[in-house]
Amino acid sequence: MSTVYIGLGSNLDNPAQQLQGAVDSLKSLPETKFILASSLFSSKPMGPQDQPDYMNAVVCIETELSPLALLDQLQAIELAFGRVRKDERWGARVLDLDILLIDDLVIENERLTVPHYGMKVREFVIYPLAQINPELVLPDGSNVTQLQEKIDDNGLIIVGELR
Ligand code: A4P
Ligand code: MG
Repeated sequence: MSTVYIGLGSNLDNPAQQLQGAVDSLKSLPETKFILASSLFSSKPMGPQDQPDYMNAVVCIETELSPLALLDQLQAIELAFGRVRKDERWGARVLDLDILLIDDLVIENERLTVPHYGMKVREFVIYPLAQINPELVLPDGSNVTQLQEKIDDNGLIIVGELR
């Protein structure tokens, strides 16, 4: 059984509803127990600024799925939510599911990099993560609450709760 943290993001087609729908899908993953979800956060876009604000959240699950089997499941959920992959980096999207952490594993292969390469400097990942587990320590020994104290909230606000 692995403990996994997943980052959720959306800035198109009613983002709050997309994230709730994604949580509902995560709750029905095979061989997986849903543990908890952070609040729903509104955040300013990282990357191109000519796109809507994002909704972001982080969830914790426990799963028997292998890392790549989990990635397959998450990509299937993204596709089911109508995500169209575009070439633009950091552009608008209906649903983005990023594997942030899997236990203390460090994974670097063609399809998967864990911990997620950008997580330590993104307020919309670190703040929700610190909210659900302030004691959490990354594989490199850094503590999530200490990371949170180092990065600006960049206007991040809690706008609701996920069911
Ligand atoms: N991949 C490798 N590692 C992982 C991982 N840990 N989790 C591979 C998930 N996927 C991983 O994914 C591209 C490939 O990464 C996948 O096929 C998988 O095999 P993608 O989702 O198409 O990539 P992307 O998301 O378009 O690119 P990138 O650079 O990962 O973008 P991000 O980091 O996802 O950023 N602003 C705010 N405020 N909030 C946001 O959520 N999100 C983005 C997208 C931009 N700006 C944002 C937000
Ligand atoms: Mg992604």
